[in-house]
Amino acid sequence: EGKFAHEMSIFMPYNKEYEIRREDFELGDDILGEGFHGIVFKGRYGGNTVAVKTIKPYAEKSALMALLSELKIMIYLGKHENVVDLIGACTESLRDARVYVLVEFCPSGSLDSFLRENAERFEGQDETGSLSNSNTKIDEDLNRLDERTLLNWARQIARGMGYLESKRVIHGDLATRNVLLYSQRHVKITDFGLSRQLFNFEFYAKKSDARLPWRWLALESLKTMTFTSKSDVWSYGVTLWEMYTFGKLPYTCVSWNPDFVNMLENNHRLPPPKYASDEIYKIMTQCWDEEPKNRPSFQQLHEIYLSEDVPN
Ligand code: ACK
Repeated sequence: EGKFAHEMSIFMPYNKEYEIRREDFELGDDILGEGFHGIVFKGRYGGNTVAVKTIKPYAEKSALMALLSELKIMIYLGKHENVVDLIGACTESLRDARVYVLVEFCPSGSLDSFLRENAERFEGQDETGSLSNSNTKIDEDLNRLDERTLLNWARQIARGMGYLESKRVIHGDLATRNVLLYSQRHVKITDFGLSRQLFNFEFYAKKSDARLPWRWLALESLKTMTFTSKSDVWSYGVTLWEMYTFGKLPYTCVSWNPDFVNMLENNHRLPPPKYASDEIYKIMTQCWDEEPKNRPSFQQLHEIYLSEDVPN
């Protein structure tokens, strides 16, 4: 069940309505980002700036399969406020292993870079009163604004993931690096398989530890390579932790080793971030419940746990 979406995407239809001719869009020189096999360029299409995903010239065939899988998943998903919009794709050179996937451009980049670049701005507020639980009157509005910003992002990510959950799509790589800022108040989930595909997971895990997002993975994913919406919920908890630490690397001082799984099995978890309220940290720990059934669903996270009037 866990591998459903990514495996089935091979058999999903490609809707030719999405086809864009190569001469109809431009690739800029700007590289927005790159992964192991994939690369994202800034481009122009129909008078708009777009992000164009493609694979590197000598990438493995699996990378092309992953990009096609991502394209089909995006077509299947359709539009949602908190999911990056597919604009179209150019598959005319598929035989030469060239595929371009055009998605909307998110001007403020990914949430992880944003958090790191603005950490001081957030943390600087500690001097006038901590981000949460502050009784200080000075700068209270500013503090509130930023608490609200984090909470607002958390809610929007849960809402986008709730949409995936309702469509039975497993993201498999939820992390702040895969959340884009459409504006500072509007985040969208991205990356449905450019960097890796779930059914080749073991292969990647063995080949290079760097390719395995083990810091974000649920205990059962690390143990048995099973992925469900509930393992995405675990990753959501880690994503929250990244947000409230302003982009710290989870388990900073730990490098990949088999004891990591034992550590999680012995109930070791990420510590409470300095700026997270007890309520928010409690949500994180519920996402990291050893038993997937006991973790909240994204729908619950969005509608109950992070509803307007709960924590702050
Ligand atoms: O923080 P960044 O500059 O923003 O680094 C990442 C990088 O590519 C790897 O994902 C950027 N990126 C990816 N997709 C988009 C997009 N649709 N709009 C803007 N930037 C993007 C991202």
